[in-house]
Amino acid sequence: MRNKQNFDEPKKEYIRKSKTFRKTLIKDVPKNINNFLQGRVIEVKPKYYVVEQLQTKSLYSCFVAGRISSPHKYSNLIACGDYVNFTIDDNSSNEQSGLIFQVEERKTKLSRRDPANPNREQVISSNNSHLLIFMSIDEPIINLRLIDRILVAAELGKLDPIICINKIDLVDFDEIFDMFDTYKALKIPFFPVSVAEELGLDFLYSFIKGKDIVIVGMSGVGKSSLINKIFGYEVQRIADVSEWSGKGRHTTSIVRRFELPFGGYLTDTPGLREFALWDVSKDELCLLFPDFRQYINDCKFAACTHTHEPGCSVKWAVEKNKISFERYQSYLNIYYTLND
Ligand SMILES: Nc1nc2c(ncn2[C@@H]2O[C@H](COP(=O)(O)OP(=O)(O)OP(=O)(O)O)[C@@H](O)[C@H]2O)c(=O)[nH]1
Ligand SMILES: [Mg+2]
Ligand SMILES: [Zn+2]
Repeated sequence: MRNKQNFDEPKKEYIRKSKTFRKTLIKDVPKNINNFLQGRVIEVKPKYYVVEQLQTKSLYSCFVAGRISSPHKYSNLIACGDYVNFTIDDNSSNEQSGLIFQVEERKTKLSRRDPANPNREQVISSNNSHLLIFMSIDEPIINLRLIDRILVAAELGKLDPIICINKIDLVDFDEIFDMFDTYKALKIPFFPVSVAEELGLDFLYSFIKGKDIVIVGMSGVGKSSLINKIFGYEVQRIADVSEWSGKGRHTTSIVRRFELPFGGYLTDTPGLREFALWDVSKDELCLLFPDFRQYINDCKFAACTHTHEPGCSVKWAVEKNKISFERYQSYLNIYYTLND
């Protein structure tokens, strides 16, 4: 059942010891807590966080206090986009250095199962309004299964999805436009572009303008290229195709939020190698496919899993092309990877 942990445990804030930075830090919640500052994490560096103070927009390099108050028990303590309370670190020689002692509840999130620890959630970015699913049509080849998987994550994380297909210069896009009819039917904003050849970018820019967006996709699809194109100079390093192809190496390795010159924000993330969903059960999966919802109550069996049962209304809708075959394949693909 969804959010099982919420039934077993009272919903409260708890103090958790930070393992990561314990050595370098003070041992307890700072004493001058009345003088705290409010900020938002805009960059997750390997050893510290860059926090932008909300009122002044000044930047602070922040560590985590030895004890930190956080409502997030199962995930990384701090993610890019988190709203935090911090104090200026008096012990530091660097004036712009701070200690985070409290993290606010995340209103939205892009998260997955932590690839390094299946019992934990990895929040990649938080408190964004939109999720820009960024794929290339080729090099690397488009992965419809991954789009659907990320769409489920968007539903779970309360993010509005946008789909952008890059590198259309490599194909005759008119020939394959039908491939994306499902997403248009789902009313998901859809943008075919070529960052390199500057095709379709104006439509994309006018849509993302003023929004708070996190971008996600496989390595090498051109996420950082898009950000560089928007800024007009290299703010993020990008790799040559020959550098990444075959080796699966990532060019972007940290999550970083950018304020866009035309208004709004875009958070760049490292390329995905895998994307396992966090906190979804088999029986709720069909509810996270909005195009299935109108059929699921008409199945012959109340506990229909929509995989093999006779009299399944979802399967009937697939046969009649009312639900796309590709979407149904994605459903099965995810269903069999989930725990009961
Ligand atoms: N043909 C073509 N190549 C592109 C286009 N956009 C980006 N590229 C190339 O794709 C390669 C990868 O681009 P990046 O921007 O580094 O990709 P990324 O998604 O940020 O990759 P990671 O940081 O590893 O996740 C670079 O060689 C870009 O020049 C495009 O529209 N068409
Ligand atoms: Mg990148
Ligand atoms: Zn069914």
